[in-house]
Amino acid sequence: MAATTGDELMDTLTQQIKARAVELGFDLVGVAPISNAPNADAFEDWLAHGYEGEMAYMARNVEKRRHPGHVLSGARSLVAVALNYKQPDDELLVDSPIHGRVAQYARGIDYHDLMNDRLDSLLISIKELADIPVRGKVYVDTGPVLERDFAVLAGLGWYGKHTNLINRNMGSWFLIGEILIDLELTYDKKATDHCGTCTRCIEACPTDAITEPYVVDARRCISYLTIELKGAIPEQLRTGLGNHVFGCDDCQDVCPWNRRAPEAQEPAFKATHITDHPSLVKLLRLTTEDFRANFKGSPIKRTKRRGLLRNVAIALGNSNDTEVVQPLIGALDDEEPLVRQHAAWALGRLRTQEAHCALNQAKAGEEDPDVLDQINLAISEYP
Ligand code: B12
Ligand code: SF4
Ligand code: SF4
Repeated sequence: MAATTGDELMDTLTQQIKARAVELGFDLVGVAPISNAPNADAFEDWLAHGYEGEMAYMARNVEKRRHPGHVLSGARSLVAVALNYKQPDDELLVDSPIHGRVAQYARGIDYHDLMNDRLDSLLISIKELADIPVRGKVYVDTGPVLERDFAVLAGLGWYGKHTNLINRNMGSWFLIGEILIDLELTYDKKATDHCGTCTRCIEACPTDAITEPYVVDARRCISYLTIELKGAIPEQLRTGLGNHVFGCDDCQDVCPWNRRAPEAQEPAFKATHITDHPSLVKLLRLTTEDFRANFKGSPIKRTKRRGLLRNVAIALGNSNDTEVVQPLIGALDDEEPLVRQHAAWALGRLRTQEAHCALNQAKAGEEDPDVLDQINLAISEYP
């Protein structure tokens, strides 16, 4: 009988790791060798343009993002996994301006804990399967790793022009996580680009955030504006938000590779009553306690109540529906200046007599300078 070679052992171990990842519920798994991140220069150009906005953490640890060897010394391989979060189609949400739109990944439970726990289990399995000591590190989203660069190398998908990774069979509705290990494995082939001459995502972006193919200016992206930005949303971008209240999927919705994308098997991503067609007026009336109770374990808690209600006020201002004037007038008394400020903007857009009176009344009692400025601007919208 022929002796088993080192390569055969590596192949077997790689296959066992992949089988375990699928058992743990991941939809895709691939393995890449550790190297310099192929698009590190593009990443630094992006920073040089200031496209990260207030996400200061993106400009930290640039060396680590350039090479995962700085994250785990002696790292040899990166096991990349993907989890499908595709929810049923929601054309209705687009057509109903008094209902908010929540990005598909954020309608159920936060994926970070879910994927981290599974990757921790996968790392334990890798340590058991290898007959030598293995060091490893698990990351989902928040680590200093250019995740998409390595997921491309691991064959999970290619960079779409909207910068999300696309897989031929699954489209782009998946989240990425990875394990760095100091063990050599058998590597997958790099995914190849299949965007061709298509530019649908670039044309569909409501705020022109895709400045050129493969480059997103986060400061213009609705996902950044509604989730990451803590203060006021720049006025010139507010109408572009439409009824998006948390994240945005517009560039993915129009992508031809998503036409036949399979729905997620993972029940944790299913919408709850408050993320499925949420009534904007109902959201605007959430108290701090309601917010906590409704968004425990949800990605939406990231914005805090004031961030979500800021987004909701803008969406109401974009609704063109005068029925929402009363609730917005109520929000002029909100305890949070950020909410009052955006409610004033919305009332300036809806232009009813009632809204005009309420703005004048609020002006008399308002002390916050930013809110006062916005009230004055809103009043100036009236003839
Ligand atoms: C910062 C960040 C954001 C920012 C900035 C987005 C961005 N495009 O960079 C904001 C808040 C806007 C954001 C939004 C979203 N995000 Co985000 N985000 C990240 C994070 C933390 C870092 C991304 C990053 O490094 N950006 C820096 C820029 C330079 O990288 P990049 O845009 O990918 O650019 C690369 C390519 O363009 C590449 N490139 C390839 N070919 C070419 C060719 C040329 C010519 C050039 C110039 C460049 C180039 O080079 C660049 C450097 O790597 C990652 C997690 C992680 N640690 O990687 C998640 C991540 C990218 N986000 C994710 C998701 C799901 C989203 C949203 C869909 C959420 C939503 N529905 O609202 C949107 C999508 C918006 C979009 N069109 O990108 C997923 C993507 C999964 C996937 N299938 O690709 C990730 C991987 C999180 C995860 N762990 O699953 N995100
Ligand atoms: S919409 Fe077209 S250009 Fe954009 S990611 Fe999809 S295939 Fe690529
Ligand atoms: S997520 Fe929305 S705003 Fe951001 S690039 Fe895509 S379409 Fe534009």
